[in-house]
Amino acid sequence: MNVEVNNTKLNTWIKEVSDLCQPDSVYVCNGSKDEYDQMIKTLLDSGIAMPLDKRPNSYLFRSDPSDVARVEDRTYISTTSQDEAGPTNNWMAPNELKAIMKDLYKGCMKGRTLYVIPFSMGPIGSPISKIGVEISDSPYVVINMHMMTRVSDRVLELLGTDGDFIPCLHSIGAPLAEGQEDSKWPCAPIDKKYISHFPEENLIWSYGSGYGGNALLGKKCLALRIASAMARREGWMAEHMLILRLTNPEGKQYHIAAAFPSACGKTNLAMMQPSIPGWKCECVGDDIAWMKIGPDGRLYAINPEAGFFGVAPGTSYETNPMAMDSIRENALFTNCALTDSNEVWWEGMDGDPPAHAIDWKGNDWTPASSTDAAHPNARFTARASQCPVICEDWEKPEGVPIDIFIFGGRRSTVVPLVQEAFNWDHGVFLGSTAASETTAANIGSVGNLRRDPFAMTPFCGYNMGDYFKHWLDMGDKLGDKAPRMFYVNWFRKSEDGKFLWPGFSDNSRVLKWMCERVDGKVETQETPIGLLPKEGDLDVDGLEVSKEDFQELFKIDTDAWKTEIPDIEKHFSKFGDRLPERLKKQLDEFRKRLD
Ligand code: TSX
Ligand code: MN
Repeated sequence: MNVEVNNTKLNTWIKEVSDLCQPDSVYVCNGSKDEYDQMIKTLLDSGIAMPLDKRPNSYLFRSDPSDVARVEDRTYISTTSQDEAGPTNNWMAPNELKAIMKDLYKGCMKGRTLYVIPFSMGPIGSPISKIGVEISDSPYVVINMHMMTRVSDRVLELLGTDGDFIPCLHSIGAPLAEGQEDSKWPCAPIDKKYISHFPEENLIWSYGSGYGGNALLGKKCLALRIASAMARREGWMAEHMLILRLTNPEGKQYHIAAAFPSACGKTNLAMMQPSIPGWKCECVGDDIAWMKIGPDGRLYAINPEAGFFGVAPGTSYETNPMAMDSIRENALFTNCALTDSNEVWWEGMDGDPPAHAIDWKGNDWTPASSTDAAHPNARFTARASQCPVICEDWEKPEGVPIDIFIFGGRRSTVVPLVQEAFNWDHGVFLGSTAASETTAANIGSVGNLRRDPFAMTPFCGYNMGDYFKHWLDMGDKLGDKAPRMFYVNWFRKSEDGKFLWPGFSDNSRVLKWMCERVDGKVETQETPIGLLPKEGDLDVDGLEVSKEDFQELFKIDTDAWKTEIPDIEKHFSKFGDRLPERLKKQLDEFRKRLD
């Protein structure tokens, strides 16, 4: 071990894990630039990292073709009773799961280095932050954790001798025998992968995958699954939400937190630049919000992460110029294509496709190829501080006060551009029934409607019925200081299949209307589904949307909405008696309003 660790729990844990996993050596990370550079050098020497000529200090990685995404089927919430994990999570009893995984962990780090990665989710020392320590045998994990979390020896100082932390054990599950040559992306086969959470003891065990959400344990595992369970116990919220600050021409600030299922452009909205004059938008976070009620009774949010781990395909100067500028240097790329001029490329990037490239699997690719050059889930990693529109207060320990919650989904029909909830309970109803049509980026068939309550289906660390109850409880606590709630759909289409709303920068028009609602500047039109903007209240100055298209965008077809009811009933029935009465009441009232 390179340094002495003074924390008793950490020392004991490191010893236990080294005895079990039998690494060749143990290295405690300090998060320094030297350490990062050293790790990169090792990865370059072994040919695992590929340098990019056009982007200073940036590197491309190719994963094993079997290790390209989160593995939801292999993700477990392991609580004493299955009922606690609920109907949306895979479950196994802690003893059983631990026995299986201990067998796998036995000797799994042979021939490798065990890295101890002390990190803080949230600014180091903030009252909302949490400390974790990840043990991993993957240098790729170490450098990504450097960017996505605050890795620092100050975390160990803060822990002192008896401070507590969340242990996050990770192994790629590929020990090296004496003299065995390593592969470029070692990992275990799918049936040996386990992403396990023990929320009753704040513990994470991950085995067999080196990829993103399976391996960077501070993100989905800690900041969402474990944190959501802690948040319920402790009376705060851990949500799958972007956070942004909108400033109006008079200089008044509004803070928005928004939850969307995948393929709705959450990162694009988080960094969106308004098309309307005088309005400013800044990014606080693009994926996760931790929120606590402050001394003034309002809800304050921090972004627990320190970077972006974003989907590359579809990201361009057209769709998200601020993300493109964030990754011009000091960026990591995974499963993107590599052009002949040593530049990364992906589907949906600006300009023409390269005449030739090496695809994400390492094979020759040309535009005539029948396969994608970049994997649809190819990623960039960059520090949040590199985003040109990162909010100056993004690391404020007390967070930013949330005025507005947005839920949404991708719907080509039925759902209007924007609606406001009648009240908090109705907002929770909208969040709990949020639905999206599946796209090519999802698994399964394209165009199916999938309910994804609060975009939390794969990330809630306890029974989703109890999670809905927690939302209702938070509303009771917040009272008249609660954020307003809205539901949006940027993706409604005309009968001839064209998007009715330009989206992107023009979404600022919708956000502006929400701010005016918060300030009581505009009234609404009451409909059975919620409160809609009054004619003329949505700022469409300089927009070229025809009157017909505009009407179509806001059209409420009660018959079509009636056909949603059985689907919502089926969705709610999954939660049995854990479904709060107040949500049943919301559904009953909705049914009545449609009659
Ligand atoms: O991210 C998107 N947003 C939110 C932006 C702040 N996307 C991309 C989704 C895939 C991840 C969108 N796509 C949005 C949107 O608001 N809207 C659409 C649909 C759309 C696509 C293209 C055009 C208009 C709408 N226009 C032209 O292509 C010219
Ligand atoms: Mn996410």
